[in-house]
Amino acid sequence: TDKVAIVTGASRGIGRAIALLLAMQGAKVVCVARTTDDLLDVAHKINGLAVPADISDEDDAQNVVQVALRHYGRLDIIICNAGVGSFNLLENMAADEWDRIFAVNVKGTFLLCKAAAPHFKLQGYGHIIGIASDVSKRTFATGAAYGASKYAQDAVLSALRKEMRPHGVKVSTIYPGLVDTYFNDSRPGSPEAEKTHLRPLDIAQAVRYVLEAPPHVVVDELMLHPLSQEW
Ligand code: NJP
Repeated sequence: TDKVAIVTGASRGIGRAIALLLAMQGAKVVCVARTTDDLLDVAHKINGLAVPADISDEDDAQNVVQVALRHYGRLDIIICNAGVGSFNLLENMAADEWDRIFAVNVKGTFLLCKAAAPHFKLQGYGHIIGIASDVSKRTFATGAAYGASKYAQDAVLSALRKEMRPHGVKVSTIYPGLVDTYFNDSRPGSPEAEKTHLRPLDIAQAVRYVLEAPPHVVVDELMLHPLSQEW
């Protein structure tokens, strides 16, 4: 395809796997994250475009969309994947940690969608894919802040789905269980995680499935877990 996709959080973990798979399928990928070195590495590998940005900043989010349009002359897909999490008993959760999690997971998703929506509406097509979480639909101890942010992100995408549908624009939400990434300061690749976690490529393949739906079909929601995960 000659499709152009923006992937946030493309420097590591799930976003990186999505960027690599989309590029392998012929898409032109605009790679977004804050850390320039990691980002350049991915963009170089796939002959894509690296746009360093903090997705929780409105000017940055607008700029990402503008740069994609200027550089490639079109925009087909945005993947709202960038996200952060940390886990603590509610009474021990610092208020600014709460704010940081919401800034990236909720506001970041909102801001990139806001930047792309007018363009998608005008052209009458486009696909917005959000990487949410299985904890968008359940709660657990120490997960108040992260879980609340993922419920909220899910609500943003669900409301947007209803706004965009009449304009021919698809909004899909993917809800992964445990994935072996750098999330919450983890180190991927341990033999233990191989047994208990999904791999980033599993999520990238879910993205591919969602994108390959025929024009008259939208995959609204897709949840996937490692078989070993009780949830
Ligand atoms: O995490 P990680 P994942 N602006 O840490 C970037 C969800 N999820 O791949 O900015 C722009 O390996 C960051 O780059 P940098 C999760 O909630 C995960 O696991 O340089 N980019 C990096 O590229 C999240 O929504 C699991 O620090 C920002 C990337 O985001 C998504 O999956 C389970 C940014 C994070 O890579 C990807 O997370 C689940 C900002 N402000 C849902 N802040 C799981 N791993 O188990 C961060 O249910 N990034």
